Amino acid sequence: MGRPGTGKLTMAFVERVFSGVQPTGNLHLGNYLGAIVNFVKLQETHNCLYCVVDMHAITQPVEVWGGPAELARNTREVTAAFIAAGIDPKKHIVFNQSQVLEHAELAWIFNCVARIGWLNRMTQFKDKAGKDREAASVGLYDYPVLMAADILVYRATHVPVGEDQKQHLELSRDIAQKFNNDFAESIRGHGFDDGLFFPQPEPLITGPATRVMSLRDGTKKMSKSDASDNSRINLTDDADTIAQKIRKAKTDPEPLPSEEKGLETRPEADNLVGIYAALSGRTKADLLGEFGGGQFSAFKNSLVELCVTKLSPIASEMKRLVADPGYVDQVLFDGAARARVIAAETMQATRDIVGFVSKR
Ligand code: AQP
Repeated sequence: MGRPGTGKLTMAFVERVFSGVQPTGNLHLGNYLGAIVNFVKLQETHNCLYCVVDMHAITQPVEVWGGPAELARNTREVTAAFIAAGIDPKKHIVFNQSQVLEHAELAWIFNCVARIGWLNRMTQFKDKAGKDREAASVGLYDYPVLMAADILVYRATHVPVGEDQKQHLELSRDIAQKFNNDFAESIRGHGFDDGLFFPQPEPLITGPATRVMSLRDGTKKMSKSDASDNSRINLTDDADTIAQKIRKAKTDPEPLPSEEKGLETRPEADNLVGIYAALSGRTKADLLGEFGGGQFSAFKNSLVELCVTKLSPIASEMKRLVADPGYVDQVLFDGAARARVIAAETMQATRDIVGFVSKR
């Protein structure tokens, strides 16, 4: 079958996982349980690309991401967290976004496919921009379009994310579909007989805890940008800090209920039981069978022990890796070189499909 310009791209989609984490500092238990644990598991069944999305990080004001030195430090720290958590950068691809220029190139084409009305509905922009939307960067507004390009430049089929990213994933699907519709004839003309060039990426919102909440307010998600460090457990926290944060975590005066429905109106208690369940692999019902009716302090002591046991080895491995920036930079460099091979094929075919003239 003649397929000018599509190189080795196959018409059938290869099952491929892509996901990213921003190097904005304070990598926390929510990022770990909502995303990274799942990244590790998917390595057994899929080809995976895990990206430190540094171009996304700079969409926030510079005071938020900390400036050039901090960005580089945080990029290495997220990479270290990936490796320390069990991602194998030899078998899979670990890299930082800015080293693969095709992300930005495809994002431009997608800017011309996505509609302003679609972006106006994105709740994360509204949350992050706050009241003064006029002062937000154009990049923050455009964030979900770049995210669609991150995924689709690898024609990735599965995207493990926390629940907060669900709306962005839906936008990626809309962009893929509109591109396929807008360029249907050209796509067929380039040998994709079914008219499908980009897949509809599927969100995998299936981590052990898809929405970990703040330790200070059970109605707000645990977040890197929360001003209170006590609201989150950072992956780099030492045992004493973890113990202090869990002991200080907001609870209510009631003892833990014996049944799960007793957690429904108690967001802080529900969150702590959820964290325990996710880290231990036990169900909430099982935990309430053990701790229900008892004092919160006993439950919290056991949770401290569990958190320290699970997180300390990751923290110490991260520390070791961060102290060796040469190794971490080499991982990112090698990963980017391998990512670029896939991205370049997609981009060449995309340019041909759109009608951009290029000489090969
Ligand atoms: N609280 C959370 N519970 C479960 N999953 C979460 N994720 C983030 N927070 C939670 C998931 O972690 C992955 C990486 O997130 P990110 O760094 O790319 O961006 P984010 O979602 O904006 O993370 P934060 O921590 O909430 O940062 P800020 O404070 O900047 O908004 C994603 O898969 C995300 O779903």
